[in-house]
Order: sequence, then structure tokens, then C-alpha cells
Amino acid sequence: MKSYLSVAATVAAFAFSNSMAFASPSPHNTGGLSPIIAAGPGGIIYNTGDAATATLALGINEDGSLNTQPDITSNGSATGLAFKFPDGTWRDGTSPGCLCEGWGVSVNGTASGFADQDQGGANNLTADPLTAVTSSTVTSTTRLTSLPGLVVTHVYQPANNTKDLFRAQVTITNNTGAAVNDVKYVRVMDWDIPPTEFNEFVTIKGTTTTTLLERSHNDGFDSADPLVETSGIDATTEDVDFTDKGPDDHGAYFRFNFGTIEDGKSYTFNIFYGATASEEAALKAVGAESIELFSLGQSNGGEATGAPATYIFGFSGVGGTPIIPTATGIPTLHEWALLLMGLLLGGLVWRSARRNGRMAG
Ligand SMILES: [Ca+2]
Ligand SMILES: [Ca+2]
Ligand SMILES: [Ca+2]
Repeated sequence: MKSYLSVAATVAAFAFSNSMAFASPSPHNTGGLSPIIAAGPGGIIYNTGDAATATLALGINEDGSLNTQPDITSNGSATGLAFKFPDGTWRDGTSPGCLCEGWGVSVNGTASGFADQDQGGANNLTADPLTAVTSSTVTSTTRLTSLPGLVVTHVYQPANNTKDLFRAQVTITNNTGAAVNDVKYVRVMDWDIPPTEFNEFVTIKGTTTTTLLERSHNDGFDSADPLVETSGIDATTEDVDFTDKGPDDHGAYFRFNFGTIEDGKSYTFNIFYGATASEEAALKAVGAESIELFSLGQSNGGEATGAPATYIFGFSGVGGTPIIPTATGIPTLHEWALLLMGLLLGGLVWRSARRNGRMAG
């Protein structure tokens, strides 16, 4: 903890000009400008590995949270989840206003660690220097400071089946010497969608089928600590699917409970971040990666078409089912017939596609 404080002191003087030319943000987004609090240098990755040709950029801190330096965006103060607009500028979907994006892990209902720039950076998390650093990949490795055998890695890389998403493969490993129970993971993001930052529309889908989801709602400013109970900015968004809620200054919060991880074992799942120029393209990307649970952020006026940008935040391997058909379009009658035949033969195809998560030794 001492080293974190000393490093924080050296970087706390970080100053930036927050663009306030946008619509009025909520008190959350004006309540104070967040310094970058990082144990070491973060990294920016591009979906093509080349800033000149890329359409997506993601800025990752050593602790695995988003919103890092340098700031390549024209509308924020850090690089979080950025999409290249037709004019060539990078516009971020979360870094405008407060740097409210983060994650957290807890075990046994008693020990937790979390990282979010707006919540003081890393809390009870010790981060290694980033590894596997290239222009399209970066790996963050962290452990609970109070329970160092509990290790969480985030392997950030372009998604396998679409250019429109990054994938963070998250592995929670238990080397504590005993089983850990009630293993929870939170991921939370304040959407701020250009060109109407702080005045966006938010969608969440997959809550009813995602069996390991414990809590969800539209408060992207909430604590990333899984041991802190949270609630929606709008209570009607709690633990349900909703479409195009807004306009408001809000985001998306998800908390999972992965149950027990035995000593020496791990649990792996995926988080996706991306953006497209339309809602149709966003849903194709969601389908291409068999995403089980997702949120979309869209601008005020762009909630129907998704133009000029639809930002995407999703999960797989979290006990759900893929909720958007893959990008092949509407099945033909012949394909439906084959599908029904498959179901009659035991539905094994569906079962095998249900889960990407796995328990590994
Ligand atoms: Ca923000
Ligand atoms: Ca917002
Ligand atoms: Ca929409």
C-alpha cells in the first residue's frame, strides 16, 4: 500500500482540460476531475494493431481497469473505449467527464479488491507490470494485496470473430491454499456517448438467461467493490433487460457470482468492448462472439439507428446463452428444418454452444 501512495503522489498533479462544451453532465460527472492513479504505465491497444488503420482503441491501466494515458481522444481526458469517427477523431464512450470504469473481485464475502480511476485507482490490489504488450495486446496481472494467492489476469486482445470488438479473457486463479467461496466479479462503466456525452441511451440484454449474473442496472458510477451493494440510477433497470433507456447520464453495472473455486483451480470468462457505426453492425458483432449478456451505449437521437456510434460492452462464459443470432441473417426454411431435426435428436448442438466458461486446473 505504501508504494501505491508514493506513486500516486508523483502522478497526482496530473491536470487536464475537461471539455465542458457538451450537455450538462450529472453531479457524478462534474463532482471532481479524476486524476490518473496508476502503479505504472498503462497501454493503448488497437483492433488492427495500427492506429492509422484501426477503428477501435482501448486504454488499459496496469490494474486492468480502463481509462489510461496517453489520451488519444478528442472528447475525453483519458483513453478508455474509443471509436474512430469519419472525421478521423477518436471519440471515447466512457472517459468524458469522470473516469468511471472499473472491476472488482471478492471471495468468501470478506476479502475484496477493486480498481477504478474514479475510486482511487487500485484498492487492495497489487498489480504486476503489464506483459504481452504489443500494439494490439496487453495482459494485466493482479492479486489481492491481503490474500496474494488470489490472482486475476485480464488478457486484452482483438476478438476472434469480428473486427468490431476487443476481448478481455479474465481468469481468476485460486492459489490461496484453500477453497474460496462466493467468488464475485464486478465490471462497471459510465457510458458517455458522443456526440451527446452525458445524455445517452443505454440498453442491457441477457439478464434473464445469464445464470451467474447476480446484479445489474444502469448506474455506471457505482462502486466496483463486489462487497458493496449497489442500485440503479433508475430502479426499473435493476436485474432486468431494458432497451434504449434515456436520455440520461448513466451506464452499466454487472456483478457475477462464480461460486466456489477449489485450491489450485481457476475460472475463466470473457468481456468484450467495441463500437460500430450502427446498431445493426453492433448486434452482428455481439452475435459473432456468442455474447450472453451485453450493454449498448447510444447517443441522444441515435438510439434507433445506432448512428453515428454504438458502443458495446458484453460478456460470455458467464452461464448464459448467446442472445443474438450469428451474422448469417435470418434462417431459411431449410435451415429451420435442420435446426428442428437437431433439437429432436437431443439438442446437443445447443448444449455445447451454451457455455464458453470453463473450470481449469
Ligand atoms: Ca465518464
Ligand atoms: Ca454517462
Ligand atoms: Ca437502440
